[in-house]
Amino acid sequence: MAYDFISAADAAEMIQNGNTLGLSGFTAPGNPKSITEALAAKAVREHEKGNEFKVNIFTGASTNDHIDGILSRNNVVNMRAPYQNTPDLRKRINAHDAHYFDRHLSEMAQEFRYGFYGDVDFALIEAADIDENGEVLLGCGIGNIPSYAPRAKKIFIELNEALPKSLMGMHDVYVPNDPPYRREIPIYSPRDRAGRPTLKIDKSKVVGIVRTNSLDGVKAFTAPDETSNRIGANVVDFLITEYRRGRIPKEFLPLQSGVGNVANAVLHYLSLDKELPNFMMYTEVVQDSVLELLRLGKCSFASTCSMTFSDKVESELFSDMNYFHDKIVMRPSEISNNPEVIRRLGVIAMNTALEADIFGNVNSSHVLGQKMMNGIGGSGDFARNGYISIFSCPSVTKSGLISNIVPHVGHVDHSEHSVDVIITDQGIADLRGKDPVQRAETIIDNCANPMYRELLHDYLRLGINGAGGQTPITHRAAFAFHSAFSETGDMRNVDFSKYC
Ligand code: 0RQ
Repeated sequence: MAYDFISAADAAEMIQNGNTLGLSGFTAPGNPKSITEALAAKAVREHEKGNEFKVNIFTGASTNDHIDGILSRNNVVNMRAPYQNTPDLRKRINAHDAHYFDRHLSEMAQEFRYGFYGDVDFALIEAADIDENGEVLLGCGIGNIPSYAPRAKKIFIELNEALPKSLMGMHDVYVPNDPPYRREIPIYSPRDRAGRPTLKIDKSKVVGIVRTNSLDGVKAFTAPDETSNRIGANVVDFLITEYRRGRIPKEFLPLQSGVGNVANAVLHYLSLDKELPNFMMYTEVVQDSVLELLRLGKCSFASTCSMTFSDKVESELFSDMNYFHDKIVMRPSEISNNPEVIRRLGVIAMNTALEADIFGNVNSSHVLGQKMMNGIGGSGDFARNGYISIFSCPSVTKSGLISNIVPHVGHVDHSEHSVDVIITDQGIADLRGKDPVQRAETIIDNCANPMYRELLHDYLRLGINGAGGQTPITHRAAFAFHSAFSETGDMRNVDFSKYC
């Protein structure tokens, strides 16, 4: 069967108001790149005619300006899940112009298969290749497409000519059976493969192939600043100490690392360290720094959902595929982030917090507990199931107007029960084996910025001398830092004496 080659505009014409789209890819790599731009243009025409035109968009994780950016600016997003990080979409979500639900990334695919979110009208799949049997060679990120495609009524393929066919063999497409027939996922080392190198789709659903030719457009990170460097050095200090004490096995354990400058700084310091052995990664995204670690041999293998490399580094990868081909495997998010596998492998989870409270609860998603920033992403999948779960953040934000260590987080993404260690530029708070008051003292003394330490101790004393209890929170003062910031623009203006 021959496929029809069509334009992005032709594809967009077939998409109707209210449709649900399931997109391939994860954090931009592997996302379709042209149909959503044509869809935004169509929506503008529909809006000019006074017609309602919005669609529901389900992805693997965040996308980029070709999708969330342009669609949000033109108000085309009705429902969006499970993760985003685009300023224009963030504005729509916080203004209630777009609906958004924020799910653990490992859960989205199975919940689609369970039928929780209905059907997919169109799957949009970026491919490096497709054969006459419907075997699709995916791009540089997989996401949830192995579960969206079978539920889709129709499929568009974006055949990206910038992607080399030598990607063949770098994907491991595996979809578990659903309960009550699920068995163990046969991954016992980050290198193991459980599935197939291609995604098999029902070729009769393919309504058109759109040709594209562009890299993934991921921006290079800026060099880590002083604070990120200090956090990175503290994380590596912590890992070395654990290793010396024999609390991490001598072979070391696979690492998961979130995205951003702190994650880059951690990996940079790991590359400099001579004491820790070479390690593997079992993670959801690999950034530029990981390609360098693979080149140096410090990282011997990376299992990921997406190769989130900047265009420069993506080009370096493509021109050296012989070297890298067998050192990276890409898996669906359901497997890259799978609780069963993470727990089995003993993955060391390293994620970033917006704020943490003195008892060890972490907020990764809501600015001041109110405005959605990005979402929980995969941080919960790894934090809850990791061998050790580390959260890091700067001790203060906005030149000290905001303390990232607070009496009580404004929103709880990761509860004290899933957080083992908090690390800031100030130091390391190892929370394991401590009760709530011991945790609070450790976090305040080791992680809070000195300009906030006395205030946080005042709050802790207020609780201990007041209502008491094992976790001595003071209800009326728990958000005093947040209120002081909202009212005066500076959390340091809090005065706990008025609560005595
Ligand atoms: O604001 O952009 O206006 O300057 O928040 O903060 O320090 O630049 O941190 O870019 O590393 O992101 C948690 C959001 C951190 C991210 C989060 C303001 C600060 C700045 C960003 P500006 P930084 P980063 C892997 C795992 C959840 C998902 C996850 C994230 C902006 O890491 O989304 O981990 N994590 N996924 O000024 C108010 C505070 C603040 C604050 C920082 N306490 N109050 N504003 N900011 N702290 C990836 C995937 O899952 C796909």
